[in-house]
Amino acid sequence: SARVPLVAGNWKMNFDHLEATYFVQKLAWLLRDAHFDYRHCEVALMPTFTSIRSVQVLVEADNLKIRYGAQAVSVTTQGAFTGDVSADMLSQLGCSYVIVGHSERRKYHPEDDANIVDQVRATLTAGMQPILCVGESSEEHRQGIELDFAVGQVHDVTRDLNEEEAARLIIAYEPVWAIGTGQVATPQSAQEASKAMRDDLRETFGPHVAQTVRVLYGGSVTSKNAMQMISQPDVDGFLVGGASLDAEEFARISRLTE
Ligand code: G2H
Repeated sequence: SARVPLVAGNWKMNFDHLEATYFVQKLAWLLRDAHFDYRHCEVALMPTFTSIRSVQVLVEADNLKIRYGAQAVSVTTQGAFTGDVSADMLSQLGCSYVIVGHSERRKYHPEDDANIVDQVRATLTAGMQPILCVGESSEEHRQGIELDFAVGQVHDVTRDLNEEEAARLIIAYEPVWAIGTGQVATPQSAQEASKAMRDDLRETFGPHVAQTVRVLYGGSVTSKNAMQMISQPDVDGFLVGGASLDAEEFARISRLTE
């Protein structure tokens, strides 16, 4: 497809800033050694807030092509919001992306659809790209309504965007039952869900948005299952959790996607 795939590592709450710096150096070296072509595949890391500045300094000093972003963002711009980090603060640190609505945030923090809509908007306004996470739980999976569920989640969060905003979205399809469990979705079901979401985007926003938006798969991705997934026409890359904590494994997944 015309879309450049994206392999994004979601580090979750792992690595302090020294470990993050060491990881980025190692990954950059591994990819350079493999003559990795970043024009064929974007590679990104999502550290904790406390490591982003260190990653930025390293990326700028060594002129690295690795991109980075945050795992969540405040819905407000500034002021008396203890513990929050604004979208402008992230974009000033050179962040390209913000993960929005990851199921762990939906579970452990009061992130509902309204809050997720506002995070998407805050991210777009600050010039970054939201990686909007959706996906069914095992209950919807068992009932066989996963397609409607995932499509509905994207639809509800994005329907008020304009075409230009929608074109900058990235979607991560992450079946909740596949997250960190080693139970990966079949390539066929990842393809079906990705296609269903793309079809809905086409209906809402037209062909340009449908052709532009990247739909990533997330949930127990490893270098063993990545190849079959990425050969699906509507799967445009990965949001990688556990396997993104090992630089060699993450480099392998990136190279399979290149
Ligand atoms: C899903 C994924 C990354 P893992 O949360 O977002 O994590 O690959 O560990 O299942």
